[in-house]
Amino acid sequence: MIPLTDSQVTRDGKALILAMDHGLEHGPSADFSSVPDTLNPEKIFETATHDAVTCLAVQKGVAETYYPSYDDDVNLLAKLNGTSNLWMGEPYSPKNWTVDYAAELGADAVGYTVYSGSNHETKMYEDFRDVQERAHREYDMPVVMWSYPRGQGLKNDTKESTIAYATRIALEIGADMAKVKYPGSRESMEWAVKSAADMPVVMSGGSKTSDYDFLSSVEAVMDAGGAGLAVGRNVWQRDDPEAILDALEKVIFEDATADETLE
Ligand code: FBP
Repeated sequence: MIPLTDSQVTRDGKALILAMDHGLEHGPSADFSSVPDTLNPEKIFETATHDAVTCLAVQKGVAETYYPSYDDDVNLLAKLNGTSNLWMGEPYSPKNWTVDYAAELGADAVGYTVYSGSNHETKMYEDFRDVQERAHREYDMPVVMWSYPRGQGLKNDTKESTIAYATRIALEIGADMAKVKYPGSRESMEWAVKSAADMPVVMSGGSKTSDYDFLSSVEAVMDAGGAGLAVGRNVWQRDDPEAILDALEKVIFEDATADETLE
C-alpha cells in the first residue's frame, strides 16, 4: 500500500475528491440538465481550484483537453475505467485509458471502479491487478478504488455487511484508498473503516440532498474514522458550489459539525 499521508490525493491524510465522470456514467440529461453550465468541464476545473479540493477525478477525454491549463492548481486523479448507462448487461467497467497515458498527462493518482459480485467480477479483478501493479511499480502512484458491489445477486448495495466487504476487498486486492457508498449510519461506517485496517476509506457523495443531510453524513463518516469524501453531484449541482466546499472544508479538515458549519 502506498501511504497517502503526503500524497496529492490527500491533505493531512484526509481527502476531498471532486468527481466529474457523470457524463459518461449517467449521460448529460440525467445529471446536467439542472445545471447546464457544468456541461463545460472548464467550470468544474474552476470549482476544483477551491482549497478544500484535494484532487479532481475525470475521464481521459476531459483530462486531455482541460487539465493542461490547470496542472498548477488542480491535482489529477485519472479515472481509468468507466461505462455508460446504455450498457444493459451485468455490471462491467472497461479500461478507457492506461496508467502510462495517465502518467504522461501528469496524473497524481489513478481511480478504478470494481463491481464485486458482478458476473464479470473475475475479469474486473484481473483488470484491476494490471492497473494496480503498473501504477505502483512504475510510477509509485496511488490507486483509489471505487469499490461498488453490484450485480444480479445483490439486492442491497448499501447494507452494512456489503460496504464493509467492499472496503475489505479493496484492501486485499491492493487499493490505496477505497471509495464506498454511505452505509446509512456512523456505526456501519465505523465497521467499514475498521474492516479496511490501515487503508483509508472515503464516502461516495451520491445524489443531491439537503445541505444538512449531506453535511451530517460527511460528519458521521469523519467521526467513524473515514478519510473524507469523493463527491460530484452534491457539489456541482448546487447553485453555490463554493459555499458547500467551504462547509466541507470545515467538516473534513477542521473537525466542525454540520450544525456549526450551517450556523
Ligand atoms: P456522486 O458524488 O455524484 O455520486 O459521484 C461519485 C461517483 O462515483 C462518480 O464518480 C460516478 O459517476 C457516479 O458516482 C457513479 O454512480 P453510480 O454508479 O451509483 O450510478
